[in-house]
Amino acid sequence: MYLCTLKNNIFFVLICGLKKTMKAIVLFGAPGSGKGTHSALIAQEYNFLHLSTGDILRAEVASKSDLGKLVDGYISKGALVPDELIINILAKKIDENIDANGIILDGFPRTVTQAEALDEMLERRGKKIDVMVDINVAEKTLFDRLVLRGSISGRADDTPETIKKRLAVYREQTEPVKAHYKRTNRYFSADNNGSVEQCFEQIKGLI
Ligand code: B4P
Repeated sequence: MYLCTLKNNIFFVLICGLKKTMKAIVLFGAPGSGKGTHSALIAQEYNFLHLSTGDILRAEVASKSDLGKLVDGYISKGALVPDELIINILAKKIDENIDANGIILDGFPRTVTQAEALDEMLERRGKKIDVMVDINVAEKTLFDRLVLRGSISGRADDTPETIKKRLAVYREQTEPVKAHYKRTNRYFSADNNGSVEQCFEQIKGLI
């Protein structure tokens, strides 16, 4: 009887320990830097869950819900959606996938407020962000890649005017998020000016 209880307790402690080892990665970078491209590759290589706030918001817009109409008003102008809105959406997604092997956050956090909210949200759930990977690409290349993507996909926010606005919003509101991760020794950078394969090799080395 005693041995059985002891075994159950050890099993419980092991399971809790394993759950705590879930990897959580932030993929960071300017619009068009390749966050979506590399998140998909990491998800496939390591069997991690890929949560893209851009994809989640676009699905909401496509559903034509009231929330979608509200979101569309921001995205189509190249602005960020309000922090409170996206933080609540992300918390719900994390709760739905709390037992995942690993999570890649693609496009979140995009403001310092979101970064602080994310740390608090994960801490309450006994988790943390292990690493931020900052994907670097020259501004001119970013612009060209997004214009090209727009011409293929027809994405409403990939027009030259909106791209310029998104890059400006990135410099003003999103770039300061790097300091939050540098301060806590979780910041790493990767270069995506060359091929996707070259950049992915760097990212695998970091993970
Ligand atoms: P996102 O969907 O996150 O879009 P993104 O930043 O434009 O793209 P990403 O960096 O993923 O680039 P990709 O891999 O596709 O956001 C869209 C909008 O949603 C935001 O503007 C905002 O309004 C809203 N939003 C999202 N998250 C939010 C948040 N947390 N808070 C508030 N608002 C939020 O790559 C781009 C192109 O480059 C692709 O065509 C790809 O094929 C190509 N490419 C990538 N790497 C390459 C390489 N090495 N060589 C050649 N081409 C390459």
